[in-house]
Amino acid sequence: MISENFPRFIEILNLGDERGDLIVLENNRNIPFQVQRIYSLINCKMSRGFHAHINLMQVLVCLKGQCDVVLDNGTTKATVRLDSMTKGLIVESMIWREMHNFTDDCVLLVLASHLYDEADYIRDYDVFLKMVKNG
Ligand code: T46
Repeated sequence: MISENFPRFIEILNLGDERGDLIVLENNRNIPFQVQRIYSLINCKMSRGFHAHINLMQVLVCLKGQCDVVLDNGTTKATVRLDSMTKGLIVESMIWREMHNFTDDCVLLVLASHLYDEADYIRDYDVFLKMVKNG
């Protein structure tokens, strides 16, 4: 069963005109947290992710090309195709994520609520499931 709120998206306006596209991402406006880190996945040749975060919240926006993102909250799995700069995928904490099927031209932008911290990663799926079960 997929609940109404999982996965959640933000709609991003394209303010583009004949000169080109223009999208805007703003703290606590369309992005539902204070952004502390921005990174991008480019030229991806194989699947990535395979982890969850204890506290981190992120928004993923595919600026170019496309990829598939699998989100798993421990009971429900959803696969989402990211193929538009106007679609932001919200990835909350305690969600297992995998990114697959990157097209060669895919540029995936990620906005994150915290600085990088390896201690925030859960990289073992069984550990993730146990943590979800134990609340
Ligand atoms: C996520 C998905 C969507 C850093 O040192 N700083 C950083 O900000 C990041 C993102 C990574 N790293 C290091 C950690 C690893 O040694 O770069 C290496 C590759 O990272 P990782 O294998 O975690 O990359 P992905 O693509 O599997 O996952 C990344 C993010 O790490 C993760 O938070 O949600 O993208």
